[in-house]
Amino acid sequence: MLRYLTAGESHGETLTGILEGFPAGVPVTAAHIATQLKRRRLAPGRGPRQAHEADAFAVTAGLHKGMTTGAPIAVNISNSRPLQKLPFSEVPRPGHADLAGMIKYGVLNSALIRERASARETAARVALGTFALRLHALLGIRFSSRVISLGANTALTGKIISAALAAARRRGDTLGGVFELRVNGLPAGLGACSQGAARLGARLAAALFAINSVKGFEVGGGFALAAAGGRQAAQNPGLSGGLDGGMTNGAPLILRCAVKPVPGLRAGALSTNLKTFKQALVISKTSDTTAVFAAAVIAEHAAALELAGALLEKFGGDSLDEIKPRVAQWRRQTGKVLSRL
Ligand code: EPS
Repeated sequence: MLRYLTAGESHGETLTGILEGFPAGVPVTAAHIATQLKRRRLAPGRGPRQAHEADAFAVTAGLHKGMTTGAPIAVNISNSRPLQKLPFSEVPRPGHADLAGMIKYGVLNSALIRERASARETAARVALGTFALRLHALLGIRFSSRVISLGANTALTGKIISAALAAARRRGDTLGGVFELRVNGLPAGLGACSQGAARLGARLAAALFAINSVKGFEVGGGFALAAAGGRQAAQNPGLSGGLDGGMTNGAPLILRCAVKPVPGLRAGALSTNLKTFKQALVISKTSDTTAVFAAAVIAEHAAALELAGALLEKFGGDSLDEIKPRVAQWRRQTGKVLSRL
């Protein structure tokens, strides 16, 4: 079974990720990981925090001479300026995890909640996801993502994106958006229809909803399918988004997620002090203007980890050399049917 865990706080010493059950013989270099971390860190819409984060990292286990060994993989990512002293605040930031977490854990200090709830943690997920992306790439499975809307803008060009972000920044406001994730080359038959939890759509939804700020999830035709006729829906394979009955059907996998606007506002947002119950203004100086571009990158990695798990369940194998011919044989076998449809 492929599984992973992360630990670490937004302003702690390091973020740590552990990936277990990953096969041996997959070449992964520091450059592969650095490239993916940079895509996440420098995605459009980032705030001032990213100017001083470098995401310096070390793979401390599971990799020998640039090749995975089959042992658990451990990655540590440094925070460039860890806090010496955690600030104390009795005021939860509206729209963040602060209030729910303060109530859940019975603490009056919102910093104890936001330090772990912060999207900084997704750097560890991206580092681990890079291993999964490498496995997929070597099996001919390709991931890509793009942002298809930013705030109310749907016809996105570089100019429109820069102008929308600059205008939001001037207003002290933030923007949400929608990203689309596409996976080409997945073998048919990953996932299962035998139990609800085994359905790949359910697993992918869980993986993508686990990304901070994701509030909506669609597969293929998604919400628009509700208004389509059955004939139109059944006879347009593109609308399935690559999944039927919780299994891949050989078509490209197409997923979309809605990402809410970052709730931390430079212009300030009204909240309540949980000790005095007096109104308080919370100003978030370092907030990102939008998280949607970074979330798209994170989603590639979160989905790659989930799909690597599904792939290993179907094909087994402790090393890439063992898995590769099995996937090739399966592609030949299923291709005989799929190519005639
Ligand atoms: C985040 C708030 C901002 C973001 C942070 C996520 O950081 P700060 O705590 O400095 O205001 O920059 O994202 C990252 C640091 C990162 O690497 O993604 C939040 O509240 O989720």
